[in-house]
Amino acid sequence: MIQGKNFIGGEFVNTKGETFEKRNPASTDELLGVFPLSEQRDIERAVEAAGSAYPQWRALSRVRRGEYIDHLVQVLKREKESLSTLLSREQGKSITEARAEVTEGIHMLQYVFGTSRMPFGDVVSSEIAEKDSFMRRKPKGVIGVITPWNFPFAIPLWLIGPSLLEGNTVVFKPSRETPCVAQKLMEAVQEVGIPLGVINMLHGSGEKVGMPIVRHPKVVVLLFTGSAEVGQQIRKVSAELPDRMCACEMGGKNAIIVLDDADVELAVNASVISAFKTSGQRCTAASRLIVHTRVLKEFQKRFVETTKRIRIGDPLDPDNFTGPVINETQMNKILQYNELAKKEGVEVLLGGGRLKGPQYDKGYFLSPFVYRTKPNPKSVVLKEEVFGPHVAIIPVKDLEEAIAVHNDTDYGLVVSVITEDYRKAREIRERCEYGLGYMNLPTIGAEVHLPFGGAKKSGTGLPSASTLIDVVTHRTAWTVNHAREIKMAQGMGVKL
Ligand code: UN1
Repeated sequence: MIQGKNFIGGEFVNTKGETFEKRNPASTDELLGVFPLSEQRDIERAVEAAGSAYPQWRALSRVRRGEYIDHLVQVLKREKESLSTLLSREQGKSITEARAEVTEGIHMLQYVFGTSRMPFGDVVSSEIAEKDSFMRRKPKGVIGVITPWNFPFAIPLWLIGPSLLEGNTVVFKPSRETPCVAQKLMEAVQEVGIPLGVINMLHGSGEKVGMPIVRHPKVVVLLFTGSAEVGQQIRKVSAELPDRMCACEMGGKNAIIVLDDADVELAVNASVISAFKTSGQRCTAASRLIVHTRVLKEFQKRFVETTKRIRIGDPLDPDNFTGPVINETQMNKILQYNELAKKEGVEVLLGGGRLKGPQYDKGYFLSPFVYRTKPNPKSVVLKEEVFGPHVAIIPVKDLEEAIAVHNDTDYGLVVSVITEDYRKAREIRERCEYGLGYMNLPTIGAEVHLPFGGAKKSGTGLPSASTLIDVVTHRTAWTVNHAREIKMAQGMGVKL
C-alpha cells in the first residue's frame, strides 16, 4: 500500500486535508494507495519551487543536464519489472503492454540524453561575410505537465524529458486514476539527485489541481495530453495569458482502411491489435475499420472470429491479450456508446457488455462491441471518441469513398492503410488528415523518435515526443560582427 505524497522542492511532503484512494481496476478489493487531494496552497508551493530552481538548472550545461537524465535511465531500468507490475495493477493494461510502456518511457529519456551532446541550434547565413548569425534555443521557464491515465509512465516522460534537458523546470500533475506510478517516478528522481525543485509533482483532481496549474501566470508552457474537451478548455484559458504557450494532444477517431487488394490476414491482425490492445483506451486505437466491399465478407468473418478468441482477464497473466477498463465511469460511458450505436440502427456483430464470472466480477471487464454500419455523416458513434473496446466496420465501394469516410470526423490522429498497391497508399498518405500514418501496420505502437501529434481536433499542431523541443524552447537569433566597421544588410547606407 502506497502512502502517497506530493513531491515539492525535492521532498515528499505531508499534506493535511482530504485524500483519495486508488484501487486496482481488475480487482477493486485491492487498495493500492491513498493520495492527497492537493489544494491551491500546494500548487503555489510547487510553482514557487520550480521557479526558484529554474535559474540554477538552466545555468548548468546542456550536457550536464543530460547526464542527470542518463542517471534516471539507469535507475528506471533497474526498477523496470517492479514499475511494470505496478503499472499493470494500477492501470489495468496487460503486463506485456505495461513492460512495453515502461520501455517506451525509458526510450524517450535515452533519446533525450542522446541529443544532449548534439547541436541545439543552427549556424545561419548572412549577407555580410564578416557577420556570424546563429539560431540558439533558450529554455522558457516553469512548465506545467498534465498527463492522462492510459499511459501513466511513458507520457509524463515524453513531456518531462525534453523539458528538463532544455533547461526548464516542471510542475507535474499525473491523472488521479494513476497516482502510483507517478509516485515511483518521483522516488527515482529523488534517488538520482536531480536538483531540488527541478521536478515537482502534485496529486489530485483536474478541477482542483490541473486547472489552477493551467491558470497560473508563472507557468509559461502547458503540456497536456487527454480529452479534446479538457484540451479545448486549456487552450481557452491559455489564450488569455500573454506569454503562455500550450501544446495539447487530444485523442482520435482513428481508422484502418482495408483496400481491395489487402492481405486480409494482415488486415485482421492489425485491426484486432489496434482496436483492443489496452482495451481500446489509447488515443491511437482504431475504432473505425473502413473496408472495401470486395474483401468485406472475408475480412468481417475473420475479424469477428479472431476478436472472439482474444483473452480478456487478469492483466498480470501474460497470456491475456487485454485487461479491464480503467473505472466505472469509463465503463458506463462505453456501454452507453454501445447502446447509442444500437439506437442508430447498426448491425451488431458482437454484443459487448460487462463480462461476468468470478475472475471478472470485482473489476471493470468489458467484452468487445463490434458492429457494421454504412457510412453515415449523422452518426454520433462514428464521430466521437469512445475510448473502449468499441469498433465499427464501415463498407466502402472504392478508394475515393474510403478517403471521404476517413476524413468525416473532427479528429485526425492516426490512419493505417492495408494494401499492396503503393499508388493507392500514396493517395491515402496525401489526402487523409492525420498526424501519424501507417501502411500495413496497426494504428498503435509509435516510436519516440518520430513526431507524435494529430491534425484537427486531435492536436494543436505542436507535436510531442521528439519534436517537443520546439514547444519547450524559444528560438533566438544571435549575430556577431567580426569586421572593424559596421556593414548593414539589405544594402543600407550608414555613412556618417
Ligand atoms: C496514447 O494513446 O495516448 O502509438 C499514446 C502508440 C503509443 C503511444 C500511445 N506509442 O500507441
